[in-house]
Amino acid sequence: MRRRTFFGTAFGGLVFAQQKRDMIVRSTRPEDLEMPLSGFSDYITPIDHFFVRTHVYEPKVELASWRLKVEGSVGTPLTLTMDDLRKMPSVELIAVTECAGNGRSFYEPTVPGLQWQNGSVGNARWRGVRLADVLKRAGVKSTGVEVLFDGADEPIGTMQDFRRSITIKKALDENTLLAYEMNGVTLPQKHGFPLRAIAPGWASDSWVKWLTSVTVLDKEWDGFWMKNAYRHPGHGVPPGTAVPPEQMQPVTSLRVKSVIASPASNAWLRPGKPVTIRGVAWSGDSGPVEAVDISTDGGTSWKPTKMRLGQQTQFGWRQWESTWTPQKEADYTLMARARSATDVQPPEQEWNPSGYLWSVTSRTSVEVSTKRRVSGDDMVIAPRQPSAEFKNACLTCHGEDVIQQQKLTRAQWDREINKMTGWGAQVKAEDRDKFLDYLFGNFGPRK
Ligand SMILES: Nc1nc2c(c(=O)[nH]1)N[C@H]1C(S)=C(S)[C@@H](COP(=O)(O)O)O[C@H]1N2
Ligand SMILES: [Mo]
Repeated sequence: MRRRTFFGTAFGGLVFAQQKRDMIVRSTRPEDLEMPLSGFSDYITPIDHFFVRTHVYEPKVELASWRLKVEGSVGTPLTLTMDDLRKMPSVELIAVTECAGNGRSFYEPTVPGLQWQNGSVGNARWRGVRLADVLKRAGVKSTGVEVLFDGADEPIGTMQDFRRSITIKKALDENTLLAYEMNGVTLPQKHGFPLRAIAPGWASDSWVKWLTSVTVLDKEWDGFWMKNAYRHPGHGVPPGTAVPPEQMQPVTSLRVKSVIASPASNAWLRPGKPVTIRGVAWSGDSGPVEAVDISTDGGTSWKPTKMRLGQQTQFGWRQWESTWTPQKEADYTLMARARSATDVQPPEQEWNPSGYLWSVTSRTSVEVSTKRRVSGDDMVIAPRQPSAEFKNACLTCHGEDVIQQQKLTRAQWDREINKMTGWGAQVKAEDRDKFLDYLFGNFGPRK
């Protein structure tokens, strides 16, 4: 017991000190880091390669004063310490957590928000207690319909505190956990130390970090982060349509999905030389990934890939690969399509206003030739400098990177300014148009 505690602390300490490596920085402040494609070659994503998504600044929680409150529609409200939780039966499972906005940058027309490519996703081993056990211990009442999570992070300006609710059915599911360990070590600070929600199969916005309270509600929670954010229409809408939040539903389950990790986009391959096409696939409520097929002729014909052995879990990802020897010199589109018992990656991506749940059949273009043709128009026009007023109004709370990656129309930037002033940004009337010129002029739509 003493040994375990010692190692726990030692590892915990190490993990805190550990730097992330080789991440794509989507925002420095608050911190949002994307895993590069190379991360898909790991089965379990190492913590130093695990993506980070934080709406606000990361809170520092002291374990000595930290408590978990369990309240609302329960017979006996509880205040639990980490020791109380560690004494309860623990469960470990492997599960993918994927940001609802993963793949957002691929939507056309572009949508506001962090411009994730493929890597706001990771596969980890999570250990903790069943949320159902905690709720039963508190005497959860049969009137409960949702469970609301809150974490120790504090909102910036007048934005609303990040809180998310899940259905009581998901809360009582035996796989829904409150986790205090990740990949065998104390849950790292960036990933929610000391405790986070694990909602396997659901997008990671429900995986609330730095948990401080769990509240059983007798009706749907009507806060901002459920009624305005993380909603999608549930069906395709014409690209570019604005859909009122009340006509949308909360993001919950992930769809079955694969990513081609190698070869990289625009890779140069030689005719007659075998190449391994590889990647990963994961799923949500439709059940585990059963197979991944690939096409090297743009979707006309498909063949099954080889799935790695020993990776058949309900919620983890599976790695797959296939050897291909291209013969003709040409540009090829490689495609991968994952399948679960009841879901398959669609050939076309339905558009939604916030760019959630990107899950279309994955595609990579490669060039097969004996001599590389010059490719790409990677010209970037250097942005003009932001004004002092702009820095003062916008860049005191967040970094510039979060702006620069978004490529929005003038109307979209206009709405972004409204959102930010709604959250407390101070923009003088006479500066507003200049801000819009700067944003639209430098960070307008691609092409
Ligand atoms: N308390 C709290 N929990 C949170 C968030 C947050 O901002 N605050 N972000 C959520 C979102 S949107 C995502 S994608 C995941 C990211 O988890 P990770 O940083 O461990 O990868 O945490 C979720 N939990
Ligand atoms: Mo997210």
